[in-house]
Amino acid sequence: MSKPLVLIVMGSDTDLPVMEEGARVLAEFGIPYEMRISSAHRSPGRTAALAAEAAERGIRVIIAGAGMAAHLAGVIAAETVLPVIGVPMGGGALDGLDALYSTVQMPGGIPVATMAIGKAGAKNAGIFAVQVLALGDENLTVALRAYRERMAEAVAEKDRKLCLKN
Ligand code: RP5
Repeated sequence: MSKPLVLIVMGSDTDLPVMEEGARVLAEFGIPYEMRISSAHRSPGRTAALAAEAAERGIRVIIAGAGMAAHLAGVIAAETVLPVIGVPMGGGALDGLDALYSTVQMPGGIPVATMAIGKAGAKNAGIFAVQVLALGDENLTVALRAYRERMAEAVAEKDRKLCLKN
């Protein structure tokens, strides 16, 4: 097994079905990743250590997903200078707005690249991580272009099918 380049952290096992969307993208691009559960408020010490030790383990990008006002991505970003991508979870009384605000509204100095709430955000976090890694890997750039072309072809195919029905 190659050493992981991307660390995916989530606040709870209940976040797994959403965060798996990001993992799926990384797998599709052949990027080795590691998935961990660590909470900013329930296990703050473990979370800080996980973030602080990530770079020396060879991690290049961190994806952090959490729900409610858990501020997991911000806590992780505070412990590392690696790029941190935040994914706010839906659900809870405010259905993800709380997580969105706590992730996106980082005070100046410690950025978190915040994605959309839920599965689309987790998927985009995976793609964004690949884009960051592609800065130093021409093969990944080629793969990203091919990914975009496949998306465009899928839209054209759906359009063709719709036109045939009408
Ligand atoms: C956050 O609180 C987690 O990221 C999760 O989205 C949310 C609820 O956690 P559970 O009570 O389901 O473990 O820490």
